Amino acid sequence: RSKFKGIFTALLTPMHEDGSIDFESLSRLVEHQISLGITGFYVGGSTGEAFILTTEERKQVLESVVKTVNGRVIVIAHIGCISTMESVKLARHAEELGADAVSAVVPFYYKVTMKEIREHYETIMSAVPLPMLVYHYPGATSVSLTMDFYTDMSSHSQCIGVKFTSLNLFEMQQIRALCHERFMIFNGHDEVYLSGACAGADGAIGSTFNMMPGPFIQMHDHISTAQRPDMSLLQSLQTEANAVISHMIQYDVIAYEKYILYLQGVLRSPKVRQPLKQLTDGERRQIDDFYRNCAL
Ligand code: NAY
Repeated sequence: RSKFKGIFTALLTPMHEDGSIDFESLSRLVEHQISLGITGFYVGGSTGEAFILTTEERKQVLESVVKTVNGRVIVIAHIGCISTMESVKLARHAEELGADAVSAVVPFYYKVTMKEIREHYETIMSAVPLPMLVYHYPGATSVSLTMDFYTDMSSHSQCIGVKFTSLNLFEMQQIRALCHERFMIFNGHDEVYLSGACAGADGAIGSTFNMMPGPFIQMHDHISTAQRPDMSLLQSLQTEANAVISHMIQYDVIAYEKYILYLQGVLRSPKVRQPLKQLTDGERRQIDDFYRNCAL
C-alpha cells in the first residue's frame, strides 16, 4: 500500500488536430513526466477525457501508457462507467495489461442509493482482484457519499482508498478520522494540496501535475521526510502553484493544460475533444503572455 503514497498525474489524452488520439505525444508526455519524478499515473480519468472517448480508445490509451511506463512507475487505471457491467469489462482489461490498481467514479446520471453504489464497487472488486480506489468528484457527478459508505469501504481489504476531488476538507478530515488507517486519501483539487495533506491526505492525483509536477513533488517529499515540516516553505510552494492555477481556472482546464504542454514542445496540438471548448486565438494570446512571465 505504501507504494501508492505519492504524486500521481491525472494524465491528459493528447489529440491530433482532427480530434483523434495522438499516441506519439502520449508516450512523449509519459516519458516527460517520469523524468520529472512523479510517483505514477491515473489513466483515463476526467482529465483524460475518458467519458468522451470510445471504450476501444480507453483501452488503447491504457495499453499505450502501460507499454511506455514498462513498470517504472505506478499505473492506476480509471475504469469507471455508469454501467457496472462496462466497468467490470474495463477492469478485466486493466488487469490483463498489468495495471497496479483500478479506480472507478461513483455511478452518476441515474439516481441510485448508497446501497447500489456499494454494490457497484463490490461487483467490480469481486470480478477483478486489483486494489480499488473510489473516485469521488461531486462537482461533476452531483453524488454525495456518506461517512457510512466510506467506513464500509475502508473495511474492505481490496479497497485502498478514495480519490477525493472536492474542496470540502472537513469531509476529508472526517474520512481520515473515521476510516481504517490503511484507507488512503488522495487529494484531488491541486489548489488545496497542502491543506488536504494537513487534513490527512496521503498523496494526490491531479491534472495540473501534467504541466507543473515540481511544487507538488517537493511538498510531498518534504512532508514525508522532514522531522519538523517547514510551513513557510510549504506555503510558498503551494502559492507558487496557485499563481498558475488561479490563472488556469479562468479557462477550460484541459484545454489550458494541453496548450501549456504544446508551448513546452511536449504535445503536437492543444486540441480537446468535442463538446469541450477549444481555446480561441484571443485566449491563446492571453495564455502566451502569462506563460512568458510565469515560472512554468
Ligand atoms: C481526474 O480524474 O482527472 C481528476 O479529477 C484530476 C483532478 C483535477 N480535477 C478536475 C476536475 O479537473 O487537478 C484537478 C483540477 O483540475 C485542479 O485542481 C483545478 O481545479
